[in-house]
Amino acid sequence: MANTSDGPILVPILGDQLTRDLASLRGRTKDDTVILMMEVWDEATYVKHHKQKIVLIFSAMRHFAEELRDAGWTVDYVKLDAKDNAGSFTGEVARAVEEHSPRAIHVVEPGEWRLRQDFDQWADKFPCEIEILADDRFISTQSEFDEWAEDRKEMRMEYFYREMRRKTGLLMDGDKPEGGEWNYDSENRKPPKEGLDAPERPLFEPDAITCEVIELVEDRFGDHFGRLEKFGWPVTRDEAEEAADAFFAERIECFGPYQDAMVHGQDDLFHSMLSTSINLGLLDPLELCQRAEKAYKNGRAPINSVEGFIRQIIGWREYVRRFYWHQMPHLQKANALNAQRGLPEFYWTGETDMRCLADSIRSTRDNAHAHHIQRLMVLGNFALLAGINPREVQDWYLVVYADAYEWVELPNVAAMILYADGGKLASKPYAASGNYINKMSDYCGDCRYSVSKKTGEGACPFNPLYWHFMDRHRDRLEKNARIGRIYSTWDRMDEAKRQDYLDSAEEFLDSLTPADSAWARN
Ligand code: FAD
Ligand code: DLZ
Ligand code: SF4
Repeated sequence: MANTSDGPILVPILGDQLTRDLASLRGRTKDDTVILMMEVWDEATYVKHHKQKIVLIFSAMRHFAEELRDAGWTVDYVKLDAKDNAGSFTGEVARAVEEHSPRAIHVVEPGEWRLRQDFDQWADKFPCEIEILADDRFISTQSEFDEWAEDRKEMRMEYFYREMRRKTGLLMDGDKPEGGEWNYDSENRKPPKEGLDAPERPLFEPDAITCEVIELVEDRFGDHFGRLEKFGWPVTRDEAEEAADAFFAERIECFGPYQDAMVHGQDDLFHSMLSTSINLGLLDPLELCQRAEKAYKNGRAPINSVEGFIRQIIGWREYVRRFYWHQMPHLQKANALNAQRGLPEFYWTGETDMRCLADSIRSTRDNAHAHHIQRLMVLGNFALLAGINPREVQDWYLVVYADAYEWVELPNVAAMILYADGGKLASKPYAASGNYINKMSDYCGDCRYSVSKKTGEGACPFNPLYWHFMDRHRDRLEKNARIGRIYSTWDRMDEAKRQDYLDSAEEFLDSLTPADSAWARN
């Protein structure tokens, strides 16, 4: 539409764009800009997010608006409870266009595909110019990834990661990787030793702003999943910096070796616990990687820890961001393994005798967080083996984690844990029996099930489920060079044993109660 105004530039800033270094603010003058921040029903309810996730986002938004105002910016901030709240980004932008008559809207692209579809309509809806800017808080660009992915049947993160190492110069010795290897993962699989105890991360006492939001969330979203009692996420840049300082001072040294370890009741271990702050925009991912590299150079952390941390960020995080946009919208519907079972109720209640699952769900409920290996090899592995429908698993992960946005959740769920993309991301399904969990955790000792028992009453359910999964996907997986050899073990078992596995798995699957879908969506 034609530009009919000589008003200011309207700059909408979304809940996960909380940095003054945002592309839409760069170069702008304060007296010619109105920043628009919106708490809207559509975003708060398109899935029924964990209560802590809504508190985190609203509180961080309110603190950021205050920071901007203190720095002299004009901020039009719409609270969820405002009487004239239009309920959606597009509705609120329409109201703001009426009120401020901007000559243009400059907005940084949203992280989610569904929102991009809406924003692309703005040019027809509003009487001013619309500029949708690339989100350059990422290290890679979409065109870089698309070019790299072109003609590749399989898009392995490892090779993309090497490109990112070269691009950033992180852990590079000329054109060679520091220490001679690109990846030190083989040193990062230490099982938890007896008494493994990590320093506690800082938890941040809710201030007046956060307390107000907690009240709002209890009042308006009381039926959403999760507890608020332990809320302690950083909601400002200063708090996020303090959380990062604590990680680099106390935990990075052991981050690598114990990256895949799980200990009952220890929810953070040596993980950075920084994903919520990075995704909100409170911390800069490249700066964190540079700090990690410095820790290695100063001799304060070993290469396997530092390389592992950097790979999670400039490797996995960058890769899934780009993979998401490369694969949308079909990734959302992908179901290569034709998994159709409903999500079990215990994902919401935590009521299961499987101790590994119960502990991972407890942490999810109490903290809106579970660490990577719980998400992948406990909760994800179960969903894969049990053949849970990808849409239901996606909704669950999007709801329950405070760091969950579709661009990062969906590739991890659909492609990494469920193999629903048919193997574009992962070279094989991450399927494992109880053995893996037993090796990497202290869960099994006190579990009602016996990890060493393979079938029948009291056997660890992961054991028969593993073979049930392998058997039902034989046609596809037998050809896979990384997993296909397992079928010779299966074939060597006698017929009765194989049947026993299949019957045990069936019996277990039949015993599962499907969840009420109202947990995830209104
Ligand atoms: P650390 O272990 O300290 O890792 C450092 C950082 O690396 C993280 O903060 C994160 O920014 C990044 N990172 C690590 N692994 C990944 C990954 N696989 N993809 C993207 N970034 C990664 N992460 C999210 O931020 N949001 C999600 O919605 C999300 N959903 C996931 C779903 C599944 C099924 C799985 C297997 C993983 C998911 N992850 C997600 C990735 C990872 O589990 C979390 O980033 C991590 O647990 C956050 O805790 P941390 O900050 O202590 O991470
Ligand atoms: C997740 C979320 C929620 C719960 N609420 C809001 C909101 O009210 N206002 C807002 O600007 N952003 C919110 N978000 C985050 C958006 O959904 C986010 O910008 C997209 O998920 C894009 O990644
Ligand atoms: Fe989990 Fe099986 Fe170990 Fe129980 S025995 S904790 S169900 S892996």
